[in-house]
Amino acid sequence: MKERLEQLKQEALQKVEQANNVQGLKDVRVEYLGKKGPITEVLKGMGKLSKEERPVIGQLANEVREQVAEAIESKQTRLEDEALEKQLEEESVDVTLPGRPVQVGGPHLLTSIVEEIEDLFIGMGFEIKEGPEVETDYYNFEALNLPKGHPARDMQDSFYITEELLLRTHTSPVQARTMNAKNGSEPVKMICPGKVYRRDTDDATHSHQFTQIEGLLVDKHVRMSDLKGVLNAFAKQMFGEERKIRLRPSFFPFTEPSVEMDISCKVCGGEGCSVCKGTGWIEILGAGMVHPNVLEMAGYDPKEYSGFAFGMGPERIAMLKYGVDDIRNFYTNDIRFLEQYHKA
Ligand code: 2U9
Repeated sequence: MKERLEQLKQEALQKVEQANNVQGLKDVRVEYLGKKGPITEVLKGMGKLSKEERPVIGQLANEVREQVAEAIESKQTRLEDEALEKQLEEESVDVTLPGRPVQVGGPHLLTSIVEEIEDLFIGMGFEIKEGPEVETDYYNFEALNLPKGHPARDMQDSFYITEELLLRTHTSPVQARTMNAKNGSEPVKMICPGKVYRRDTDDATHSHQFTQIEGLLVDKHVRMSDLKGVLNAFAKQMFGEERKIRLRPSFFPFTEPSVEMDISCKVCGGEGCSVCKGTGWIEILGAGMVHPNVLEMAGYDPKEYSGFAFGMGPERIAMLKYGVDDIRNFYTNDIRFLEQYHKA
């Protein structure tokens, strides 16, 4: 019996040594110290021993049991320490290492320009209105003094969806809808930013989809000088106090009289250079007094009410402000282009 116990002890201690994980140790514990284990078997066989042998074997069996249990305990602690060490090693963060640069995104250049312009007009008391990009022929053209067959319609080649539905070619229909909703008796003071669509061949200065910001103010006794005042305030805040503006006669079917507004060229200060094609002036937007037909179709009595309107292209303003030479850069989402204008 003694040899048996000694042999079991060596066997168990060897298996403890070989165990390389906690589960393995558990198995050894169950196998040797478990209820059905060989040491337990020996103890169960105590009955067959002589009364001299019983205490000796009993004590030896308990010693073997403790030694195996002790060996399992210390091996388990060692394995757990090694596992923790390894985990700490793997998870240790070398705080001296530089952090991984987190790419922070930002507003698209066009978005920041549109928001900049919106803020300027909000500051002058204009509210922002939005409207459907799929528009009716009535609101996109008729209501803006562009009856069916009007030649000016061709200037705005359109993506028609049905006879009566098209992708809007400007944001003016939103102003027409807003006026219509005011049953000809309330003032209107709004700007409308948004995407517009023209069946154009994309090139460096034209895109089939681009952005517009238009504005409208309708009330009693609104005059051209009010328009000039608002445009002047806008230009100075957007392009700098030192910039001069000038209004040139122009024509739009939905405004009469119509003007185009230029600002003095930033590059040559008005002397004339390649940027301003020697004129010293850069065209920024179009505007005018709302055409009486447009007021009437929206339910306003042109004898009582008058108004002014304007329209600009944010892409053009961004190209001027940031020297962008190709409008398509705004839509191709090339990160190399976009990140140049990324305001942190
Ligand atoms: C209503 C009445 C009048 C909006 C206007 C312009 C002049 C204009 C151009 C700017 C850049 C188009 O994208 S662009 O080429 N727009 O010059 N827009 S007046 O006039 C309106 C609008 C709505 C009810």
